[in-house]
Amino acid sequence: MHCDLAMSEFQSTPKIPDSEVTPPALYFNRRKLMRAGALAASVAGTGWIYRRLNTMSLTATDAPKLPTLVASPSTVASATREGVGEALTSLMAVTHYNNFYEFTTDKDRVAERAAGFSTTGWKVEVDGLVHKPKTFDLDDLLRIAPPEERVYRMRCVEAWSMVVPWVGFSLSKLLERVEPTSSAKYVAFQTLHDPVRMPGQKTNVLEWPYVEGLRLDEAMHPLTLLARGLYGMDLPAQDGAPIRLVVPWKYGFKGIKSIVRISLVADQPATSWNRYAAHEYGFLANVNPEVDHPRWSQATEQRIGETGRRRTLMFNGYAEQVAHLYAGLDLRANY
Ligand SMILES: Nc1nc2c(c(=O)[nH]1)N[C@H]1C(S)=C(S)[C@@H](COP(=O)(O)O)O[C@H]1N2
Ligand SMILES: [Mo]
Repeated sequence: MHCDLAMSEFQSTPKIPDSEVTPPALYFNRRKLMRAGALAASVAGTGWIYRRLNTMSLTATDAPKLPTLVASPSTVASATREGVGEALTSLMAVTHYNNFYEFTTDKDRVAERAAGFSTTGWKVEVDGLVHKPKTFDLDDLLRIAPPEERVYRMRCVEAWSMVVPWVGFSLSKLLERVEPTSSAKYVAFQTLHDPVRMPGQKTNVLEWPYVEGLRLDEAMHPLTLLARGLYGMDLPAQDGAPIRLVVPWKYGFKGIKSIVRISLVADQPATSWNRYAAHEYGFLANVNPEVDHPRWSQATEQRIGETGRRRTLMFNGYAEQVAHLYAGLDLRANY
């Protein structure tokens, strides 16, 4: 799918200087502009492309509709389209502005690189410190719990954000099935490792497979979602098909995509971004506007589809539900 940019829209607006960290929205816009042969982006142009993305109707990523969604429990009542109180990010932006380094580090090219990714025969192994280890195929996973729509803010550590209507069920439902033993304290997750199907894994931009982890109490929190869809459809490949994690009060990188293994463990597991740069990406990685990334501020964010910046909320706006998990921890030290 292409956004035909009418270049005249950009031409009379002022140039803006490069800053050390290119705002993601601007980066995205600039890529489109470069492809269209233009020389400079503009503040006005940045807003324009997102307004346009937000109103564009989608056909190319239309996927089979999921079965009727069920109501979420009252513990996550704020996660409905009405409850979230903010506009949804367009399907176009959610599916064409992605981080998924297994395909490419180019956010606006993940969709095209991931097109045709097959999830046939997918299995998720759930093992480790559990009484009933089990390998689930996709049908098994779909039978664990009926799908709910959960509308969550997603805040990337790079200071951009979206509001996404995910489809899935609480990870706790899966974990209850396998019955963690009393020595299980953490949950470790792993993405598929298959450089043929995920050509980005032929590079060493990260150590593969991508791995993530949660404390067991975080994993059991009702907000923690195993997502199999968005916008009422199966997950598009670029968003982590066929199954990914969504932890809305943490930075987006905790939301590991295309999961093949979930292990209950006693010790804090290694995580990809922490391995890459431990001083920049912590294990907890809770959204915290008061703790800056060493290279940029986390106080504000660019909501994709909007002009201007929003203030970032403590725990991404989920403090009421999750702050108790971190009582007694120095949140500054446990970034
Ligand atoms: N396996 C894997 N999972 C991943 C990533 C990745 O590169 N590989 N990127 C993470 C980051 S940094 C973000 S912000 C979100 C982006 O999810 P989205 O593309 O669906 O918006 O996925 C996360 N999960
Ligand atoms: Mo991210």
